[in-house]
Amino acid sequence: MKTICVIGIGYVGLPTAAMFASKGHKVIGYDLNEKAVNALNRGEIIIEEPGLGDLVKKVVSQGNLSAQTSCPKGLDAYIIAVPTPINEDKTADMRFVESAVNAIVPCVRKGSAVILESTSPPRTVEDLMLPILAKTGLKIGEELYVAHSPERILPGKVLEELRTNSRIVGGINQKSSEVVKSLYESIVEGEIFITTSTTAEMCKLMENTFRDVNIALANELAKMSEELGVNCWEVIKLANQHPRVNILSPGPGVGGHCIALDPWFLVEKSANAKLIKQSRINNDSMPMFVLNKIESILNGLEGKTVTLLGVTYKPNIDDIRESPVMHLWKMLEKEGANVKVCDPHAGEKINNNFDIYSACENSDIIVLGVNHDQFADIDFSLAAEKMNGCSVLDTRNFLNEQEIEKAGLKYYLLGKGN
Ligand code: SAJ
Repeated sequence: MKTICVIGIGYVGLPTAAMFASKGHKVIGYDLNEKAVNALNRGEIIIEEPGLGDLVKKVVSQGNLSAQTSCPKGLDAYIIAVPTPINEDKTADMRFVESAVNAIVPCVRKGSAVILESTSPPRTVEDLMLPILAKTGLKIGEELYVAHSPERILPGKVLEELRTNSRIVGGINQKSSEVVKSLYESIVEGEIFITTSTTAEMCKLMENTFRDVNIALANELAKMSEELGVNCWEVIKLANQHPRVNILSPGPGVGGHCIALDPWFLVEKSANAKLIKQSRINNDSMPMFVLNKIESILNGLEGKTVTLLGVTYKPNIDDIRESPVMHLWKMLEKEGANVKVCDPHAGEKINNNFDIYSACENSDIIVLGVNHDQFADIDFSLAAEKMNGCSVLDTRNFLNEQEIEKAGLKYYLLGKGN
């Protein structure tokens, strides 16, 4: 049994803390957000993630997980899982990591381990953390172990991926890597690979960048297809028959707090990151591309009513951070459109019409932004009765074209040219 402090009990820290607690460790979540701390101490969670609520309830009632607004002293491990947002100029905002490391300084003891889980620009451990941790007076690497072990969990499948994914542990020396590896062995069934802290930072960033660049390619294909009169979804299906090709899916853009931000950390640090930068620009251009498509379908946007179905950054989760459909919403309103939104997952975070059909009232166009399961069996005849216009734009190749046309509506698909 180890004593562990998890700093930041959000989308990454909370499941990590709960997972360690479920293996019998004594875990304290440290967060400045009193609402999150109080909820956790009541055994409740304030985010949506399958299975997490039950697990938290269980480990809190067993006394293995609690939370507080100050950093606990003298524990075996301090895991930093705070956000690393980007500034307006696309550089990393490392203030949360910096203040977390500063908070740890008076709390660690000889033999403690400090682990950075937050996705960070290359050299963060070496250049930002180590100079601060030097203030502990402990011999770094001998009396205080330091490593980067990036989180790689997929929102929506967090608990499963925490357990089954392989893990990278990048220590500042071999001893740090070994200490941290043995800690994670208690929760990870996948293989744990040891490397240096800077290599671990690069690995995490390149994983998300790999996905971003590939989505950018799919989005570029969607644009070219509209221009050249091709259905990109058919191209993808057929091209992917090739044993070494796997084109991803286009959509209204890339959102979330990871893939939409992390590649910028490489662009900030290296002038060679040209393809990476262009991919970010491509993906960020998608909300505007969808806006232009809506405008051309409706012959203008001023005074038109647009129904947006789904605004979270991906299906079946409640997270709206960096969501491209949220950007689209703002842009539509800026152009004078009246926007009605229905998102069964975003809850009260937005001005939400929880009923799909009331969101369709007087609508000129239905735009499917996110393919939540709840949108799989929309009654389009009922929607058509409520609508003013007759268009449906599917940005995810998710809706049933036949059903839509049967209801007398016209189906448009992102990435399908005429
Ligand atoms: N998207 C597309 N087309 C696709 C796939 C995704 O447009 O073919 C869009 C989604 O709609 C969404 C965005 O990309 O807006 C990102 O979604 P995602 O499911 O690809 O990834 P995230 O951001 O939820 O989680 C990623 C994961 N990274 C990788 O798969 C390499 C996860 O493993 C990481 O732990 C997570 O980032 C993170 O925290 O860094």
